[in-house]
Amino acid sequence: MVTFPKDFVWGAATSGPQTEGNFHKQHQNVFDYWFATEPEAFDAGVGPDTASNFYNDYDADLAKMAQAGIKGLRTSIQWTRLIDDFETASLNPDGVAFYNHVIDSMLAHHIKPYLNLHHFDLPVELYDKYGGWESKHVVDLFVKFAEQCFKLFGDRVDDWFTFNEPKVVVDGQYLYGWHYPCLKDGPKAVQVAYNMNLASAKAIASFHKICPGSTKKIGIILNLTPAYAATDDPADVAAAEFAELWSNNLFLDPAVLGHFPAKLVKTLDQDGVLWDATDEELAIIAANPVDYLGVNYYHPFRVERPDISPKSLQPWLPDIYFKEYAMPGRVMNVDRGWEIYPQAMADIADNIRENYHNIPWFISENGMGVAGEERFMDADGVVQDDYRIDFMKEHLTALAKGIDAGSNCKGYFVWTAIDCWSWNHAYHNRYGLIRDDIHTQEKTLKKSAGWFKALSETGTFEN
Ligand code: BGP
Repeated sequence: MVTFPKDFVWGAATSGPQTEGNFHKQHQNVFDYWFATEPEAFDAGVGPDTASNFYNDYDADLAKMAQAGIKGLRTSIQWTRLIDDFETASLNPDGVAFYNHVIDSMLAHHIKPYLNLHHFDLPVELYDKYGGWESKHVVDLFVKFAEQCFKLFGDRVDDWFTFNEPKVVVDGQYLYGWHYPCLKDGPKAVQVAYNMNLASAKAIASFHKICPGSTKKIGIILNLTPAYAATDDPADVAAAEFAELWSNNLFLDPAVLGHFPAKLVKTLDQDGVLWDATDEELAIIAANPVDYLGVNYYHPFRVERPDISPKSLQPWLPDIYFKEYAMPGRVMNVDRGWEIYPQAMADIADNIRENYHNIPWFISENGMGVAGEERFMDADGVVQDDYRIDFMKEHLTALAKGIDAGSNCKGYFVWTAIDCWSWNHAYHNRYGLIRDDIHTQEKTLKKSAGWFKALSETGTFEN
């Protein structure tokens, strides 16, 4: 029997751009623009236009989530829906009304809102005009947007996050070309990482002014991918150490400790790619740590020494220091191409407890994406997703070990409540406790929803 603390939050995570659909949205974010100009970049040519139709179905969807035992919902406000003019942060009345309705409906269904302000969805206009996150002007525009959210919804919403996975923005949009604008520019990516840290700290400073009080909290959501060295060889160990700095500490340290890791700063400086920062900005970062952390965990990062020499890669990329290692025998989620390694949950818990003041934190995403779930439907049309239940059990068992050792983890938000549109993979992998038939928009609880409900009611499960 695995048991969790009484006040542990059992929730689900999602995001505005992946669920709402673009109904009545005035502006395009980078994904909307990318889909409009290059639909073939998306699985089966499916874009975010309808997504899970949450814009129209939110009340019924939230009722279904409550049936699945979901007691907290982490979703995001779309900058491109709420704001009319990005320079002044003037409001779009339809966007204001929509998010007010959603928050009121969550509360009516006894689902606690956890609102995030940015989930990969930069307005494309701000990329075209300023290069997006490489610009400090965009940092200030984001803070204006954040301030509007705090003023509009801070009366009913206690829990906030500034960013979801800023490292994926750095990697996906600026470094490795996975997401629009598909850049492959190391030095720009370094500046983007710095600017997003700064934007988070500035938004946190505003939050505490606009929403004072001990019940109001704000954090950042980081995808922590613990880096494990392939062997004990010092070259592999050094590679894993740099991967940890670059992949995790780059955001974790400023967010919690108020400063960047000295070793990383030194390396970037020696390589001539260190960000442009002022003393005043660094003081803002130092003075505005997060109240808590959200941690998204899906897979570990196996690392070995790089097989390219630092001099051979010009212009600069962090890949001169490490390389991903395909460990023989690792257990894979084949559909998603990610290793399944539950033990990392306990390792993350220990790391936060030992090195980050045992700050309160949540698992803000964890889940299993599977393709073609129709094959697991029973005669009544219910997806028998025992694999998803097993995945959650294994990860929660490891998390419980970390909590028993004293880690301050406050909740688990499964990714996700209802199958949703997922960036360029669109609907290929389904993660929901609730199935969305994208042709009829019919939403049906899967077997895992019943299991999750029992878990959220009792705080325990048999493993
Ligand atoms: C996280 C994102 C989510 C979601 C999830 C699943 O990185 O925060 O938005 O997409 O991953 O990943 P994917 O949809 O790529 O399978």
